[in-house]
Amino acid sequence: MNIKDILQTMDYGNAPESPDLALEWLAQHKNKMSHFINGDWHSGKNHFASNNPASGERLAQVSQADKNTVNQAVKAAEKALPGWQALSGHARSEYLYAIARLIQKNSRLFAVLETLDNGKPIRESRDIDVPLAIRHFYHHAGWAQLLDTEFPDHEAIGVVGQIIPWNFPLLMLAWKIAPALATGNTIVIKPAEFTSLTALLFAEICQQAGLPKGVLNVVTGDGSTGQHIVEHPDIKKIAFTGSTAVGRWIRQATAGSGKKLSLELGGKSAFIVCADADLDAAVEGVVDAIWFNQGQVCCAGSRLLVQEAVAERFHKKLISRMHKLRIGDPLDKSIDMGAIIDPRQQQKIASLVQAGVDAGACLNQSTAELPSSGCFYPPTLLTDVSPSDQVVQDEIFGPVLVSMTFRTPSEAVALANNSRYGLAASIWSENINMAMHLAPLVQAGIVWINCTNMMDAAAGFGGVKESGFGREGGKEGLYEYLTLKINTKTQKDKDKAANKQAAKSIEPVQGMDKTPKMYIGGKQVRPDGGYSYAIHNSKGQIITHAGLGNRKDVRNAVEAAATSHSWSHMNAYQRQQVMYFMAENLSYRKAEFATRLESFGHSKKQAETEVESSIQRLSYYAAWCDKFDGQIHSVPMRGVVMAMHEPIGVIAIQCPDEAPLLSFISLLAPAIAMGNRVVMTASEAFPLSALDFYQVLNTSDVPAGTVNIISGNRLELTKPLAGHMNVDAIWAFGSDAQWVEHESATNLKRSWTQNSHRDWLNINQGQGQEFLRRATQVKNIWTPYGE
Ligand code: TAP
Repeated sequence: MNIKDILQTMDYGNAPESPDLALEWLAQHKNKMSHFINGDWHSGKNHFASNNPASGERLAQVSQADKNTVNQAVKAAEKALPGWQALSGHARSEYLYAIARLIQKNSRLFAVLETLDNGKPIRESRDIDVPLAIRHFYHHAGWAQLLDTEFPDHEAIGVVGQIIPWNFPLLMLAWKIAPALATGNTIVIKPAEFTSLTALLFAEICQQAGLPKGVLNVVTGDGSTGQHIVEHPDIKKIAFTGSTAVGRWIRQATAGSGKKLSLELGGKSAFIVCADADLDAAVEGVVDAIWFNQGQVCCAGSRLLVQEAVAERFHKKLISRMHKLRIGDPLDKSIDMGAIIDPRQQQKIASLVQAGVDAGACLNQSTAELPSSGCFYPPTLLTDVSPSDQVVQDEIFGPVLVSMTFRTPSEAVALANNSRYGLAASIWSENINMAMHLAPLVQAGIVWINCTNMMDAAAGFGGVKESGFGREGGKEGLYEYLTLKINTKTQKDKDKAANKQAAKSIEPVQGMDKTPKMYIGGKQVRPDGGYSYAIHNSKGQIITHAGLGNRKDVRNAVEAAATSHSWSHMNAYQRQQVMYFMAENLSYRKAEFATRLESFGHSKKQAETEVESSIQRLSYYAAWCDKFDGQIHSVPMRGVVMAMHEPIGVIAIQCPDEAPLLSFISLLAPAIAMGNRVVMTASEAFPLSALDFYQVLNTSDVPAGTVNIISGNRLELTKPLAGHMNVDAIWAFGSDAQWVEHESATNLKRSWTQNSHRDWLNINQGQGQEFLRRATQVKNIWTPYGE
C-alpha cells in the first residue's frame, strides 16, 4: 500500500493502547471507589456502576453520596479554610505546582482511565484533556503567586461547591479546582455519575502532593448529590458546568441565598464559512468542531453556515471527508471517533436526528462500520434544514452537524445569533477584515477565527445568553472565586423603614396634576395606568407625586431600550463626549438638583455634596469609556487571543433609596459608559432626582431609548423586569434578592443583587472597576497568524 492509498482510505492499521495501567489502579481500589473527604477515603452505603461505554463492561462500583456525606465534606472544607487562607500566595502556588507535576508524571494513567471511563479516543485524552488539565494547574500556580499584588482588594469566597459534567471529566475538574485553590477557597466537588474515576485519581494525587486535609473533597453520586451541594447553606459559591436546564434550576434554587454563581451551560455554536475561506482547512475545522469527542462538546460547532456560492463544493468535500473518519475502540490510537457516553445519550441523539429527518432534513451519514458492541453513533450531517427546526435550535450533544447557507455577511450574523445559546462561534475567511467585522457581531463568549475548539488556561471560557455566565480561565476567570473587600453594612432596618414609608404613601392623587413624568424612548410619558403616588419628605409631609408605573410601562421601556441601538454603535470616544456633556449639564443645574434633595430633608451642605459627587462620578465613568481595555492573552499558539470587554445589552437597574441622585448616577454611568442601554427604576421613596435627570439627558445628545426612567412600586416594577426576555442583566439594589434572582432564570440574565448598604459618597464603595466588570462581558477572539 502506498502513501496515496493510505491517505485515500485512512487505513493505518490498529495501534491499541494497553488498558492495564488503569485496570491495575482500579484493582488496587478493589474496583469499589470511595468518597474523598478530609484527606481520607470514605466508602458510601450505596454504590452505582461505572461502565466502559465502548464495551459496556463494568469498571468499578462508585459510592453514592447522600445529604449526610455532603455535610461531612462541607464541614471538612470549612475546617480547612482558615489554614488554607492563612498560607501565603507563594505557599499555595507550591501545592498547585506539585499537583501539576504529579498529573504530568501520571499522565498515561490519567489518559487511559479517562478513555476507559468516558469512551473518548485516547489520542484526545492523551494529547488534549490531560495536557490542558496540567496547563491549568501550572497557570494558576502563577496566579496564586501573584494574587496579593494583582487583586489587592479581593479575598477568597470560602467553601465552594463545584459540579461538573461527563464530557471532559478531568479537564472540567481542572478548570474548576485550579482557580478555586489559587484564590484560597476550599472545595467540595462532584463529578458526573458516568465519569467519576479520574476525579478520584486526582484526589489521590492531591494526597501525594500533601494538600492539607479538607481543602479538596470529592463526593461522587448522581444529580441528587449535586442538589445537596447546591442547597447546602454553608457553601458560598456554586460553580456549575452542565445543561442549561439544570443550570436554570440552580439559579432558582440559589436565589436569595447570597451564593455566588457561575454557570457554564449548553451551546449550539455557529461555524461560519465565507466564500473566500480556505475550504480544505475549513473542512478540517468542521471535523474538529463537531466530530471531536463524538460531538459531546459544549462549544461544538454544530451549526454550519456556508456562503451560498461555495456551499455545494464545501458540502461535497465535507461529506467525502466524513466518510473517511474512523470510528472504533477508543484505546486505538488511530481512530477518530470513540464511543458515546451511554446508551441513553445514544438514543437521544438518534431520536433527535429522526425528528430532523421527519421534518424534511436530508440525512448524510457515514457508512463506516461501527463496532458490534458498545455505544457508537456515526458522524452525521443534516442539510435542507430551516432555522426554526428542532435539530437547528436544540443542542444534540452528539456527532450531528446541521448545515444552512447564507448570502451576505449580515445574513450569516442573523442566522448565527438566531439561537438562545451563545457559547462560541468559528469564522472562516481569508479576509481578516471580514473575519474581524463578524467577530464582534456574533453573540458568543468565544470566537475562533480560522480555527476552532481552541482552549487554554490563560484565556477565559464561557458564554452569553442561555449558555450561562462567568468565565473559566484567564484573569477574568479568577474574579469568579474572589469577592471584593468592602465594608457594606446590611441595612435591613433602614430599608424596612423606607419601604414602609413608601408603601404607605401609594395613594391616588386628587386635583391638579403636578406629577413629574417618566422618561421612555426619549420622551416624557405619563404612567400607563394614570395613577401616581405621594412622595413624602423626611418629616412625612407630602411634597409632590410621582407616576406609578405598571407592567405596561416596563414593557414600553424595555422595548425602547432593546430597539435603540445607536448608543451601542457609538465608539467609546463618542460615548465619552456625551457623558462629559452630561456632567457639564448637571453642573449647570446644580442648584436645582440640590434644592430637590433638600426637599427630601437633606441639609443644604449634604445636598450640595451629593450633587457635586454626582457630577464627579459622571466624569469618572466618562473617563473610563475608552480605558476599560480588554487584554491580549498569552496562549501557547502562534497567534493572539483578544479578550474584549463587550456591553451586555439591556440592563435593568433598580436604584436604592439612599443618596437618591448619587446612587442613580453611580449605577447609570458605568452601565452606559460601557455601551449598554438601561431601564432605570428610580428609588421608590425618593424618585424625583432621577425623574428630573431627563432634562440633563435631553440636553446632552443621549440617543432616545438609551436611558429610560420609570417610577413606582419597587416590587411591581422589578418583577416584570427580572423576568423579561429582552432584559440581559438586572442590578437590584435594595430589594429582595430572592425573587429577583429567581425570576432572572427565565433567560438566565446576569443578576447583581445587593441588600447591603453602600456609602455612595465613599469612592471605595460607590465607584470602581467592579461596576465596569458588571457592565461588560468578556469575548475572547482567537486569531492564529502565520501561513
Ligand atoms: P447535566 O445533566 O446538567 O449534568 C451536569 C452535572 O450536574 C452532573 O454532575 C450531574 O450529575 C449534575 N446534576 C444533574 N442534576 C442536578 C441537580 N438537580 N442539581 C445539581 N447537580 C445536578 O449535564 P450533562 O448531561 O452531564 O452534560 C452535558 C451538558 O453540559 C451539555 O448541555 C453541555 O453543553 C454542557 N457543558 C457545558 C460546558 C461549558 S464550559 N459551557 C462544558 C461541558 C459541558 P449526574 O451526571 O451524576 O446526573
